Order: sequence, then structure tokens, then C-alpha cells
Amino acid sequence: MIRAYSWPTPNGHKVHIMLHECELAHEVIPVDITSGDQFAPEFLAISPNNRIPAIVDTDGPNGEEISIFETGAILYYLARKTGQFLPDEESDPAGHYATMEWLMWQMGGVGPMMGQSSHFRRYAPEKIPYAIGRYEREVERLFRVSDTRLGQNRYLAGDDYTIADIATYPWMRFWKGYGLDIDEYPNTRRWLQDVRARPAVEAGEATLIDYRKSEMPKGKAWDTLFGEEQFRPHRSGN
Ligand SMILES: N[C@@H](CCC(=O)N[C@@H](CS)C(=O)NCC(=O)O)C(=O)O
Repeated sequence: MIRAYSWPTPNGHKVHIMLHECELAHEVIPVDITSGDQFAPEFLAISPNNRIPAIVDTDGPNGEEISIFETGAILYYLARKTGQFLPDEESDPAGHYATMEWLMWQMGGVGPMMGQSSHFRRYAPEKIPYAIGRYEREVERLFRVSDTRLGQNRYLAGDDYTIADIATYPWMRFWKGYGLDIDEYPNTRRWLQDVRARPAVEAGEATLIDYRKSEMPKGKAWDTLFGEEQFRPHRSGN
């Protein structure tokens, strides 16, 4: 059994989608990041960076329990555990490393840059033109990269849907929030439609939906995510 400690955000949805794609028995435990659940010592013991999601697999390697944080590591672990959505390194090294390239592209570029773009466009208390422009341009650049790639291949790593697509889709689907016109990226638009049509994607994105908040975080919630509460030292459960 896998326990996923999560919240309905793009990073949370990567793991919810993967659990559905792999048809793994799992339980999702909400970690309300607007109320500070991510700083609870028990959560920090499995996710010391105070970020969701994290998983615990009670039936890990050698039958022992294992916990994993960081979505790239979680997707890689679940792909290796199930033998799905990551081409085998021995029999298909080109496919394997292409998947890892695009997974790392998401982890190092798409997630952080789209996250910062949303922050400065939506959440920052002051609207700083340089910061907004810097991240908008970086996001446009990333959409151009995906559009070129997806004009040559059906999916990011090649012909097959992989953990690179699972990692990237929940961020790129929010193109409106980055101020983009998706019609300028027709290959990415086609890919978004293909990925969205998968039942596991629909099920993954519906996970914890009742907890989703559309309003802007204010007061304690803003402080928890972006203010004093976020940056004061927190005691780990380790
Ligand atoms: N690189 C991390 C990023 C995870 C992340 O940023 N999670 C956000 C929600 S999408 C979070 O937990 N925020 C809580 C906080 O900032 O305290 C991963 O891929 O797992």
C-alpha cells in the first residue's frame, strides 16, 4: 500500500496521476499547505524540504517500508516499481535517457519558472515589472522548447507517454495563468489535449478536489506559504 501525502496542486497532481496510471492501491492523506501541515514534525520526517507531495510505500524494496519526497524521485521510483512509463535502460537506453532528460527539464525548468511566474503575476504583494517580465519570458521560452519538441514527437520523450509527460502536464495546462495564448503553440496544444484525454489524468486531477481553493491565500495562509511562517526554522521529526 502506498500512502501519498499531498494537496491539489500541480506537484501533487503529478503523483496522483501516476498512481492512477499504474493502478496502484493507494491512500491520499491531505497535507494542507495553507494551514501549515507541511511543517508538522511527522511530515518533515518524510519530506524535510516542507513541500508536498511525499509518499510512503509500506511494501518497498526488499519488502521494507520506504519514504520518498521530490516528485522527480517519486515518479522514477513508481516507474521502476511497476515497470511502466519509463523505457528500460538496458533494452531501450535512448528512450530511457530521453525520458530522464525531459523529466529533469520539467524539474529544473518548467516547475520552478512557471511557479515563479505565477508568484510574481498573482501572489506577490507588489507588482514588480522586471520580475513579472523575466518569468513571463522564461515561460514563453519553455513553451517554445516544448512546441518544437512536440512537433517532432507525439510525447516529450518520443512516441510513448512517459513520466516526463506526467511531470510536465499539470504545470503546462495552466498556460492561461502565465499570460500565454496556447494557439501560438499548436503542438503543445495538441499534446495537452492528448494527455488530458487519459482517464488516469482525469482521476488524478480530481484527487483532493474538494480541498482546492480558488481564492487568493490571505492572512495566515499567505504568511504560511510566502511570509514569516515559511521562513522561520521548523523542527524536523528526525
Ligand atoms: N521540487 C518539489 C516542489 C514541490 C512543491 O513546490 N510543492 C509545493 C506545492 S506545489 C508545496 O508543498 N508548498 C508548500 C510550501 O511552500 O510550504 C517537487 O517536485 O516535489
